Amino acid sequence: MVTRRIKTLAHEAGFHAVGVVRAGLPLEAERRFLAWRAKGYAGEMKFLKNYESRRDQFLKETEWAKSILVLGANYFQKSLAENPPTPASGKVARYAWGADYHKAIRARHEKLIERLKQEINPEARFVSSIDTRPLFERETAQRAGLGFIGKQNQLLSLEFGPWLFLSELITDLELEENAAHVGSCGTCRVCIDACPTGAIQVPFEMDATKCIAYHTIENPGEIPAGIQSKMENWFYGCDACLTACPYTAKQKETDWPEFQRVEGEDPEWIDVNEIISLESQGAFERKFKERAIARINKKQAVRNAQVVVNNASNFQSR
Ligand code: B12
Repeated sequence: MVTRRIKTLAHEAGFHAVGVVRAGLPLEAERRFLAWRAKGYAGEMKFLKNYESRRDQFLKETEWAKSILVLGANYFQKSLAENPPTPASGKVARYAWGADYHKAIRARHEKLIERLKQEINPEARFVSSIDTRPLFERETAQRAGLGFIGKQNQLLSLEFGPWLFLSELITDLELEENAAHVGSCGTCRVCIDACPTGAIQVPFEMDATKCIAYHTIENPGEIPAGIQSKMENWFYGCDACLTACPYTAKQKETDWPEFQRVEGEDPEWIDVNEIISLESQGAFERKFKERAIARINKKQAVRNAQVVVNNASNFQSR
């Protein structure tokens, strides 16, 4: 009864997919992660390199935890212009079109926690988790029944495709666990073939050091020339393996105003010449302060913009 009511409250808070999993370290997922990282696939991502110390700290801080409420938020919006409006237009991945999802989801978590305390138990403990905690979110969501892990590494929901942001509320409430989702991609390999850089060579395993999202968002230094030439016009992130997925076909538009585009603006495209001529780090921060793009700095943004410019001139000279 309590679990059902909590799920209803989560849906009322706007979450599109909700499930429950028992708290605790998923040993099999950790084993897979460590094997993946040992191959060098994590590149320069410090938060993955120091996973063990973050994990120990996190487990200590949440040793009272009994259950994890896993929440999915649909962020899909249709493209207004699939082709670049000008040759100097750089493409932004869908996840970064609206407000920074960390902030948007945290605000919804806070309201939900308030209601849960009021209605379920004022003494209950909740810790909000979005993206940055040492928690294998896709694997956790799969165990909580939200969907299955696709060959492109995304959690695929039968209803929302690959376009769910994942987040969690870790709680000391003893909740009823969902059954894990057992779907699969079958023989489909569209996402593998759609990746411009061939980052997914083995299904379910991607080499982040070849992923355009890694290079445009996480790589602090130079992008290897062999990757640059395959980056097409991606300025920030990449959706190639998501858009190609057949589960995208029936996608519903998000109903979260936080993720919807501002009337008259098209956040999918960035004028890269404007980025290159930005005067300072401060000017960059002012331009992107409410968007996920603020994760990178001006130097990385100029580097990405330059790749778009170079690739546009290559396309023209063909
Ligand atoms: C680091 C990171 C990245 C890195 C590395 C990506 C990667 N494939 O791991 C980079 C920068 C490249 C990246 C890119 C993107 N990311 Co990212 N990323 C993360 C982050 C912070 C950590 C992921 C991690 O630990 N990776 C290491 C891998 C090995 O661990 P894992 O993903 O948990 O994998 C486990 C499962 O996949 C499972 N597993 C593996 N193989 C198999 C096989 C089978 C059969 C089964 C059942 C299970 C299974 O075991 C693994 C054990 O660790 C998570 C948030 C989080 N805390 O989880 C977001 C997250 C995964 N990213 C997300 C998004 C949206 C993206 C992008 C789409 C953004 C974009 N458009 O540019 C791309 C997609 C790239 C892709 N195809 O994966 C979302 C995914 C949502 C969803 N529906 O799946 C997350 C969950 C953030 C969020 N809170 O919503 N990301």
